[in-house]
Amino acid sequence: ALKNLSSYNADSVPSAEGLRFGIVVSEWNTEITEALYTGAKETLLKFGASEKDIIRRNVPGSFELTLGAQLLAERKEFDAIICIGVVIQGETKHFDFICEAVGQGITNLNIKYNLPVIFGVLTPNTMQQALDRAGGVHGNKGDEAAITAIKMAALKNELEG
Ligand code: RBF
Repeated sequence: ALKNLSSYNADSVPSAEGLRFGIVVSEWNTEITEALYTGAKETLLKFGASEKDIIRRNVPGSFELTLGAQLLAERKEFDAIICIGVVIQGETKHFDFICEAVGQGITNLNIKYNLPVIFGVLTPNTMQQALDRAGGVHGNKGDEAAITAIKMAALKNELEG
């Protein structure tokens, strides 16, 4: 029950040296999104990215992550973009609408720009589940988003030459 779900094999992660990352952070539930952001940024730095190559922008909520990421993608300055948000299951259907929209929106951006746009969005049932995955007992999903960004950026560079 206390398994860290975010553990990874560091040997399988390519170097992030010289890679440029955009990070879009939702301002809903900032306690969680800030912890995810910190995890993501520290992981990028750990694998060799430079502070100057990590650009952060905020958006009001997870629904806005798609446009935030598109605006960054349009700059054509990034090897990958990470979207960070938390949508907590409530009593209304908003949860479904937001999750569906941002999931599809981010998928579309990957294809439209041929660019890794990473889905770093938690969709827990409760606040405690979110805390457990944002630097709590289950690790930090921000770390995982960063690892995915590095791996996909490396794959793109390898295949595109
Ligand atoms: N944004 C989130 O990032 N996480 C949420 O849990 C969340 N819940 C919302 C619940 C309701 C009822 C509404 C109206 C908005 C919610 N939003 C949430 C904000 C949403 O992502 C977006 O910023 C707004 O709907 C404005 O487009």
